[in-house]
Amino acid sequence: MGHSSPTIDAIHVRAVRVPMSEPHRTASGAVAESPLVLTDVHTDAGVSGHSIVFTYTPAALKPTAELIRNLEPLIKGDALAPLEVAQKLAARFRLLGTQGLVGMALAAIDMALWDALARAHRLPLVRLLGGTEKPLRPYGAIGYDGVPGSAKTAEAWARRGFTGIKAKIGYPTVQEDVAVVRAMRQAAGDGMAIMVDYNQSLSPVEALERLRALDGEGLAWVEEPTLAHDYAGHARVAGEAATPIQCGENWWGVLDMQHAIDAQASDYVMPDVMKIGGVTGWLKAAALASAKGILMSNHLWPEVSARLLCCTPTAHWLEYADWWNPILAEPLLIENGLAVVNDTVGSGVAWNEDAVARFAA
Ligand code: SMN
Ligand code: MG
Repeated sequence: MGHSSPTIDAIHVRAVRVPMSEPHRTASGAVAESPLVLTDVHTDAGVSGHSIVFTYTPAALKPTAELIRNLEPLIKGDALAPLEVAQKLAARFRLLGTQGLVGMALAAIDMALWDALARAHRLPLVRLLGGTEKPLRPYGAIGYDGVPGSAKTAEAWARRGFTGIKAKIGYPTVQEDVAVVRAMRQAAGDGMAIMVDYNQSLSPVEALERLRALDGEGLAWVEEPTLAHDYAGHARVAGEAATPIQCGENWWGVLDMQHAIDAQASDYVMPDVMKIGGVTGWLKAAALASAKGILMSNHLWPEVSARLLCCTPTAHWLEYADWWNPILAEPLLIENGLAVVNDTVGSGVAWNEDAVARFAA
């Protein structure tokens, strides 16, 4: 391809509601289905890029899809240059702000543009970014399912060869939290890394009390014990707890991450590729984590995040979820308990069009 870059021609947006085999319960509410907005950015070179944004609730699905559609006139005719487009759109939305649905819409465009750019160069995203594909350690998700349910799912992940699991906790008493952790340890064996996730459900004082009881359980991390943007609250917990604190899925853009690091709010980081600002936001976050020597994991989006973790100097764990596999042409491959990143061109996102039609919102 010569120096003349392809240009952005059109944005095609579809909303789907992918059913889940069972709701994923957390201490802060359940996710009973996956409302997703699927974006295709078409270029004048006949190359298209694809992305997924997750709206958590069907209430946000149509507004997010409409917002992404409304971005087309702002970027139609622009060069296929994700960094430039990200700068332009951030400046355009300075007054409104790029948190919330706006941030999600900008990330949808950014992820699709990077996918298109990789495809235009006939490269896997990992190679476009200068990395190489490498296997990653995935951890499996366990919902707020009580002792029997959590133990059963823990055993299922162990049978699949996983070496990490993460359970949603924040039960009415800390005794129940500890009972779930011990039941999972019993079911999955001593070699299994066990993380827990409070999904912001505790006050800092409650979190300190609960961490005192959990600190002896050998947990790999305790995630979002208190409100995601209460950096001082998280810092107080992280400063006193023996167990590493994990945070990041709710940081809107890399400035939130900078503020959290400045406050020493967590020991590890796990940006969400949508909320952190797409691939462009992830690259900034990876540079920040690397400069500070902080281990960095992902939140959901296993296909794109696996490629990005291959280009992340302080890559830690891969959060694995198969919730969106039905609408994907090539879900991330898990083999012998490892996430195998192949050299498919692009970011790993392409549609199973029959399923997209079946689950159209
Ligand atoms: C989570 C919560 C809600 C939906 C998806 C995932 C969770 C996680 O916080 O870390 O996976
Ligand atoms: Mg979480």
